[in-house]
Parts: sequence; structure tokens; C-alpha cells
Amino acid sequence: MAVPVPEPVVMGVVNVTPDSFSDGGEWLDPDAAIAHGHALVAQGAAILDIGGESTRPGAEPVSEAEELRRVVPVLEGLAGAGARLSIDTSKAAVAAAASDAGATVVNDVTALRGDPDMAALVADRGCDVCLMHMLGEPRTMQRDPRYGDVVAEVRRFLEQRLEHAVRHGIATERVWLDPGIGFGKTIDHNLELLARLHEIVALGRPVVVGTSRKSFLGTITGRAPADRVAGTIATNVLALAQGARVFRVHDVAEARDALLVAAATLAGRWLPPTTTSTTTSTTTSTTRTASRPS
Ligand code: PMM
Repeated sequence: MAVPVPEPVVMGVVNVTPDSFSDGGEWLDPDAAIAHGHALVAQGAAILDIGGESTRPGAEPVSEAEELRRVVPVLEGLAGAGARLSIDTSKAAVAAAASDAGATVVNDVTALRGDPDMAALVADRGCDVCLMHMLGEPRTMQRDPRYGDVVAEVRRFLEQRLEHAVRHGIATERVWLDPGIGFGKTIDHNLELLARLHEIVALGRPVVVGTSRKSFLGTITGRAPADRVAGTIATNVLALAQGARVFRVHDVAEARDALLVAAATLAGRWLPPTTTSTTTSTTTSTTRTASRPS
């Protein structure tokens, strides 16, 4: 099926947590997290997604105070780094503090179900918001998840959450949708969602894909999280071909190169960037601003 090829947007992950699934503990120190964020921008991240609460299967919730303590200094340190800042949180108070510190995207894995004040906060601040599908909650979501037709159910859920967001004053143009790979899904659920991602793209909003280093890639390849870059890229390229727009990844340089080449190949033409270099932070942000989801 021919679909318009979107310009891919790479969202680099900065997990300021002790226990995230693939990079837990690596960036818990604020200075290390800030340096990592700068490195991801230099590698081509147009967005940095900063999170202070792990959502790995089995993870326990984190208090608001602790989440704030983890993410605010990192957001402040990355303001002006040359990428948009996204806050990965389901708490309105954390999103508010993040917005004060310069974040313009709220990535809410509960799709505005986790905090009754979140929709109003996003509407009030005029942020973009990523609404993600999750069956259950992180503590229990991988205990025998079941669906009839996983794609139809995830699509219906995202449609309803989009309607909920708009009813609460969030502009449709601000909403991105994410099938929530690995969130209450078996390996076959993940694979079917990725194979039929175009059915989610058909909802008409930018689709975010978060497969980076996830365990289904380890099941298929037998590799440890840090060695799942090739598997991640395979899913990203196939998602791009179906119209996905934003790619949430840990390994930014590799994903960026693969997605740029895949996008040019799918389009059958290459338009050179308007500036000379594509790898410095300022140039990357300049050349990509116009085409980021808004
Ligand atoms: N995955 C994780 C965390 N946040 N947000 C969105 N929108 N989509 C995802 O797939 C997603 C997310 C968990 O992955 P990590 O622990 O490796 O960051």
C-alpha cells in the first residue's frame, strides 16, 4: 500500500531513573544525564524525552517529589540544547514543572488517565501531547495480556483518548498517538501492531513508535538490550514505510542514519539539507524544525 513518506523525527531517550529497562541507572546523576542529552542532540535527536519514572514491567510508582527532583535539573540543563524537550510523565505537577523548565511535549503513557489534572494542564500550556496505549499498569501489565483483535482495540482506544483530549480543550493538531509497544502486550501483539501500524496511522495524527531495545527484540534475536540496535532499526524502518512519524530511541545516531536513508529510498529522491552540515546540534534543529509534528 502506497503511503506518503513522512520526514522521520528522532526522539532520543534520557531516562533519569535507577531502574529503567535498558539504561536504568546510567543517567541518574543530573550532569551525566545533561551530557547524554547534548550527545543525543549532536547525533541528530530533534526531541529529547526525559523521564524520571520507570515504566518497565513490574516497576513500582515513584513519588511526585522524587520525580521532580530527578527531572527538573536535567530539563533546565538541556533547555537551549537544540532539541525540543519532552517530559515522559503521567503526573500533571511534573508536566507543569517541566513546561516551566522549557518542555513543549508531554509524553503520557497513561494517555491522560493517570492524573485528572493532566488534560487541563496540557491544554492550558499549549503543549503537544503523546497519548500511548497501555493495557493495565506497569506493575502488572505483562501478566497474561489478552485481546480479540489487538490492532482494532488499540486503534479504538487511541481514537477515544484523542476525543477525550479534544473535549478537554487540547487542539487536535497537538495530539500524537502511540500503540505502546511492550505495554501489556505479548510478542505476537507487538508484532501484529507493527505489521498493521498503517491502521493506526490512518487515524490521521502523527504516530510515535517506541520499540527501542525492547524485550521482544531480545526474544527474536537472543541479544542483550544494548545489542538490539539493528532489531530496533528494522522495526523503525518498517514503521516509517507505513507512515509512522516519531521514533523514540536510545541509539540516536544509528536510527537517524537508517531513517534518513529509508525515507529517501521510499520517496525515490533525496533533497539535500538547506545548510551545510547535518550532524551539529544547531544545524540539525534548524533543518528539522519546519517538519516536526506540530
Ligand atoms: N516506552 C517506554 C517509556 N516511555 N513512551 C512512549 N510514548 N512510547 C514508548 O514506547 C515508551 C514510552 C519504556 O522504554 P524505556 O524504559 O526503554 O525508556
